[in-house]
Amino acid sequence: MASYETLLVEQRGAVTLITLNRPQALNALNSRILADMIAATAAFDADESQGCAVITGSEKAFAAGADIKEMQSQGFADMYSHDFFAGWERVTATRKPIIAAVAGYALGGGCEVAMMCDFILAADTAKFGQPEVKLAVTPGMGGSQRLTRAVGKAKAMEMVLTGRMMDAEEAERAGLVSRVVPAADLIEEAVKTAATIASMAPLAALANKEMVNAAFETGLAMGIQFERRLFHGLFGTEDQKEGMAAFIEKRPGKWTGK
Ligand code: CO8
Repeated sequence: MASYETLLVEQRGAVTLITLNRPQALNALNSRILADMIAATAAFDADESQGCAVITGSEKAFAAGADIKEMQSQGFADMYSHDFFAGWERVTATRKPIIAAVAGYALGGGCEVAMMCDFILAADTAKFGQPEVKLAVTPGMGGSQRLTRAVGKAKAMEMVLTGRMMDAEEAERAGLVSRVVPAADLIEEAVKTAATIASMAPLAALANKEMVNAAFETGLAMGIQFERRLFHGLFGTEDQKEGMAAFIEKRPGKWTGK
């Protein structure tokens, strides 16, 4: 398996565990982390033995934002001509499911990367925030849009305007995270959840992810039609025949991915 300067990547069965590894900067997201993440998520997506990924950081920080030291001296022309950080869109193009396992700080770009994942599992130590306003800028990797869709206008507006952090309990109440678990259990719980996802028929996993994401891109009628067409399409797969036969015969299904 490839090795990366800023990431630790390991496979646990059918689960790829990607750990952000720039501890000296609380995993601040620089161009190197972006390049490594693009490569690692593409390799995960292409590996047929892998069904779900977990992205995590350290106990202290999932990621404390985009790298302020890298950005500070950049001008508009540099940012705009290089479309600074647009490459993160390539991480969101991963077709297989990805879980963010967040402990400690997920601030600015860190919160945005967590929200790019399909869902967030939070340790009870997690803290989420979009504090860019304190640096005289704004979220730049989708935070104003994804946070607003996740928690609604009132909370999102308060958070981006004041820069205040949300703890794990508030984040769960607000619908930003799917569950909160004790910090000591975070990785085990995330990998276990990812293994459950990876044990499903692969095409069904892709289709379920794609249709929930469609709910954020389309109106209700189009979204429902998109769902129904994908649902119909799965009846053309071997795994649908196997999955339903296995239920009737009271045995586990055996998937071919076809
Ligand atoms: N960038 C660079 N370095 C960082 C960052 C960061 N975002 N966060 C922390 N570090 C570094 C610190 O500078 C420090 O380094 P050094 O030891 O060399 O001084 C080291 O990490 C440890 O940090 P602290 O000493 O500050 O640790 P504390 O425990 O005292 O505080 C905090 C932890 C509260 C997380 C604090 O570090 C902090 O406030 N960090 C900045 C949080 C922030 O403002 N994040 C938003 C960044 S802007 C952003 O993400 C925009 C995203 C969109 C960009 C896309 C453009 C298109």
